[in-house]
Amino acid sequence: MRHGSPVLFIALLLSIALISIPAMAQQPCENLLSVKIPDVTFTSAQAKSPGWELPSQTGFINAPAMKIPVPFCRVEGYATPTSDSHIGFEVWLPLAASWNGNFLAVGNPGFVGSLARSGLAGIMQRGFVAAATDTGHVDDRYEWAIGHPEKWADWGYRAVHITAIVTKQLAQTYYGKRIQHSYWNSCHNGGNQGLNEAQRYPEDFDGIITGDPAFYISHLQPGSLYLSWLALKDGVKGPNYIPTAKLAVINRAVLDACDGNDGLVDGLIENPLTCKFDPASIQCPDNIDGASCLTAAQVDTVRKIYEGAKFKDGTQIYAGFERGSELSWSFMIEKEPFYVNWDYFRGMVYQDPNWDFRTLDVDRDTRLAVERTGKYVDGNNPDLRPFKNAGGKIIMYQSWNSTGLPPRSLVEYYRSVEKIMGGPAQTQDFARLFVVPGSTGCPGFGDAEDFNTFDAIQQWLEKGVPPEKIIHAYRDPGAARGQGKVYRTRPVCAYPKNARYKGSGDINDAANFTCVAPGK
Ligand SMILES: [Ca+2]
Repeated sequence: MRHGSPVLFIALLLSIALISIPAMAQQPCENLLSVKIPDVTFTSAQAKSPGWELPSQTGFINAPAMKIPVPFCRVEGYATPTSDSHIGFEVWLPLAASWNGNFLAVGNPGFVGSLARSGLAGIMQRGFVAAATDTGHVDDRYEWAIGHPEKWADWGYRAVHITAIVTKQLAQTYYGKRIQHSYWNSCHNGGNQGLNEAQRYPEDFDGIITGDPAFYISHLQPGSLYLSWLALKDGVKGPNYIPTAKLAVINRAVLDACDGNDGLVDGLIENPLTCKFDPASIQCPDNIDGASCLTAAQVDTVRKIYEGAKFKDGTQIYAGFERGSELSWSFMIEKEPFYVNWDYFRGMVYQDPNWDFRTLDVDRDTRLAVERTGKYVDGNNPDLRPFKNAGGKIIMYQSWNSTGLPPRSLVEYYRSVEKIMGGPAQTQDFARLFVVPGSTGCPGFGDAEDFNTFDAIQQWLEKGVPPEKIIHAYRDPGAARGQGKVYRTRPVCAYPKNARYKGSGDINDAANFTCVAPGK
């Protein structure tokens, strides 16, 4: 600046400063009421001041009232893509100065038709535009579904798609610029919603985490109900029933047989698919029932629970429970089936509140389920090429000890994706699978730090660093979820690799493990 004047120099500096300051303002929140989207009605758009109190939510969501400490813009509305639809949604937008440029959606559990506002609050306060939908009904069980197949589709895939479209348009109007990255991160039915998005609307989200996904509904629900039916069809006094106390006996025998398969006797089976434990090995001598053995009928039940439901021709309908998961079976076989599986038949397939699960014929009823509901609710299309071509990245994870969502079916799905994509390499560059040993489901949802998939997807999408492994923290049971002391960390390796102890150092420290290819 030898030849320039100091005044000009300062003016230049100021103009550079002005250019480099990002736009800090946004439209008035109320202006969003006038955004026009076909079949969408906005009922409210209100700027909220710091300290505004979000009322408590009852029902499945069950969240206490909370004060929101930051200002934000809250938009409420509904969509009517069909004459039988009424899809409620909310979008919470942080002020421009606090916005990180991204969008993160909130998913829904089971058939629950409530949108989790506490989830919106948490995500918005992290700087994201947050959105959630009630999936088209306000009812936690199944009554909403009877006689309303268009609402099944709203629940199955339409509500999330429309909410994504609405959110992007609102953000564009409010901030005057496009969302940079749109994320989906949810578990169980929320995982299913994410998988549906990748398959049906590849441009809605560019970073998707689909945790323990309850996917392929027309097969999952009958397949899972069948596992309960095996043990409970003749009641808790029937010959096929397995008393809860015996689950520990079976689990002990499984661990004795297979814990060491991964090279380390530590109470965890790294890959249950390597375990060939046969329950006949603990059958009672002379078939005289005892506390520490299984009757012949119980052996038959356990074998079939491992095998999972099949059509009469032997084709698999859905996976069974894995060897090593026995301690969580009581959830499914102690007294009655998991109500979500039963509700699917009461609300959709038979549309009859009195339908009795004991009458299940898994071959017939799965075929019926496909015929009556498949096109509305299924998300098992392995062709993710459009999603990949749109630049999307997806992390799928599943829990080996889950009983709500038998995990092997996601492994099979991932293999079917590999086939369509042209092989493992063409798949791993945009889709990775992690199967978590010892977890009974949604390991990142008690405390996100326990299994930080979100950090992994952000690194992948925004920095181009694909996740080779994700660390899983194990906590002492007994405390509230996410509150117990961490006693072990382990890497969960991207499929098909497995974690292997290096041979020295603390076995409870992830640093002493490496990821190895199967068979190595
Ligand atoms: Ca082991």
